[in-house]
Amino acid sequence: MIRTAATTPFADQKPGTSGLRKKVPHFRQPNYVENFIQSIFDALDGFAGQTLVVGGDGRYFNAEVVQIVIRMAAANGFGRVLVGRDGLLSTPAASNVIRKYKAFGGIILSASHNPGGPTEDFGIKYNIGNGGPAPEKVTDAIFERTKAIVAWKTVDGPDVDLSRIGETKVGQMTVGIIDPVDDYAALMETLFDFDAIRALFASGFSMRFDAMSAVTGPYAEEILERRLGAPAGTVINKVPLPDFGGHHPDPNLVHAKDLYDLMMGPDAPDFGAASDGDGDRNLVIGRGQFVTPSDSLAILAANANLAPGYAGGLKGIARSMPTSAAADHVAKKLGIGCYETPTGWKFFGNLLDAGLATICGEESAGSGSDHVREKDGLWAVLLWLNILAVRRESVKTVVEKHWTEFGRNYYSRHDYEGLDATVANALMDELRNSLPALPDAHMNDLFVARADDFAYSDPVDGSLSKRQGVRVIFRGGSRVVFRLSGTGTEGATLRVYIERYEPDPARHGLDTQEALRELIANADMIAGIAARTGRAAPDVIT
Ligand code: G16
Repeated sequence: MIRTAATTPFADQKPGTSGLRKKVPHFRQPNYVENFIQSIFDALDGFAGQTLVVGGDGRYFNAEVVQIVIRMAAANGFGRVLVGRDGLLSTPAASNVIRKYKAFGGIILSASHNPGGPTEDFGIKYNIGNGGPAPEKVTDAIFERTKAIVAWKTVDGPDVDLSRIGETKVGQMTVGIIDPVDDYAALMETLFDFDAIRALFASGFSMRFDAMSAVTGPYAEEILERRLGAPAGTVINKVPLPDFGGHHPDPNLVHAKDLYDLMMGPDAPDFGAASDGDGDRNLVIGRGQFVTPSDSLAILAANANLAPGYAGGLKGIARSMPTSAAADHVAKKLGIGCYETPTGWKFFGNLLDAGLATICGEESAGSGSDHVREKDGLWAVLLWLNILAVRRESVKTVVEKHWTEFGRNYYSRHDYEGLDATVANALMDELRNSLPALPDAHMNDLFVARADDFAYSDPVDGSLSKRQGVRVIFRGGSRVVFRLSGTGTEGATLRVYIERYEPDPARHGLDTQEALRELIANADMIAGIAARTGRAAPDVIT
């Protein structure tokens, strides 16, 4: 029996960089989840009788929202819902399931790398039939609907047992509970040389994978330990927990510090990696060698042909604007297209669908390819392993040889978290106002060549996205970029991205912060960060 419940709109349901992210108590307000889910359905056309994929990263509130989505999907006329067992699906696995089973779309429950728990973060994101995050025209339509919604629909009935693989019915709709790992692991076997990686592990190659008590644990255990023969214990923190064990499941140098310390210490294994809450980000560290996400993208692209799935070469490489230009040097050498998009994986979807790009990546610890339409943490780790299995060189050697061949893009991101939103917005407004006066300005021995607010015109559908980050580019190509994060749930986070290109191998051994010192000072001078925010230093440096 379909039940219609009256409701009134919430004013704050605008999806951000990656869906709607709020604190759990905020989501728990009566009608809040239902309004947003109904608004998604109302903004879509033509799904009657079709399949919807549902899953999340297992964080607190995941299971309850899965049940809400199932009931509402039944009431709204979907023919089938596919759910990962226990409501789990990593974000890249969900993307794969949507594609493989030709679903109409999917709802992914995650707040990514943000902490989980009764007072922590939760998120809801809609992905379209290509498996990728909904593009802006869809998220805009969803937002418009949230402002006008008057009712939502559901069916009443008992919860579905999410722990049992198999099919059941909710109203007229079929609910299929599937193994969350199987389809994904099978896809990875088609892309990478599992025999070569098995031989690498058999030769004594050692690795630590930190799943950060998040969703990647079961995937990493199955693929690395069971299928590739890495010793038991290679994957740590492998049980997904609703609160991620009280940690931030963010694979960066702050929140994955234990892994970093291990990799820099005397007992380091050959290779270290970590993934985030929903499994789409990755951190890669060799023994004594941290690899920045921007460098990782470039190195993966330059060596992708060593993996069977990419042996035919790449069609193009895409990166988000704040990501370093390291990958551009690779694209140039390979003679393939190179695309610069705004921050947000959703901007890669058209390029991948149109066959313009094969590999994409972002400075925010994300890389992926056209195998799905999300970034994919374990994919990046497996491509690294495939490369190491073929080259039989250390990560450090691979990185250093890459810099020698292509030059080194010194790169760092400085985050100022939990700022007062008014202060942060005023800083960005002032920065935008100052842009016309910046060209030719002289600061710390550097001259500004140009300064703008990045706008992107999608080469496939022509859509224009404005105000995507302020860039100040100095003569010689060094640059600083400023933007506000679109994924936080409290106050505002200012991100400052700093980059300097160094072609001379004799100067590749500098400490990154030291190599960027003048640029860091210039960034503060340009934006008045310390004066406006009262912060003497960033909260997180990656
Ligand atoms: C999301 C997006 C990424 C983006 C990142 C950071 O990642 O999918 O494309 O780079 O947020 O965004 P921001 O700088 O606006 O915080 P995730 O892993 O949080 O879904």
